[in-house]
Amino acid sequence: MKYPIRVLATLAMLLPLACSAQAHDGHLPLTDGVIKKLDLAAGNVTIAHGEIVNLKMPPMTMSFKARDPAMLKPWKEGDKVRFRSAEVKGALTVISIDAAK
Ligand SMILES: [Cu+2]
Repeated sequence: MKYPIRVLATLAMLLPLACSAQAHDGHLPLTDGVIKKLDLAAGNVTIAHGEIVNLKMPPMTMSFKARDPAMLKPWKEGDKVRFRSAEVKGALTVISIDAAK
């Protein structure tokens, strides 16, 4: 069976969307942010963040849950970071944090 080129082109465009929907850690987009507050005991971090594409969220300052509270240890208030975030069991969660370059 032959598919019209238009159908093939549409499928090719949808493929990356299907991949990002799986939300593997490495595929989550990086968001720039500044750490405003750390609460290691509660495992929460407040970040002034840029647009979060995968959460359809505009820039704002808000609190996230850390996927692992230990990942908050290296950071201090005022640090510029790039992070990945996702909704995990209904909670907006920071998946990974790296230093901003
Ligand atoms: Cu936000």
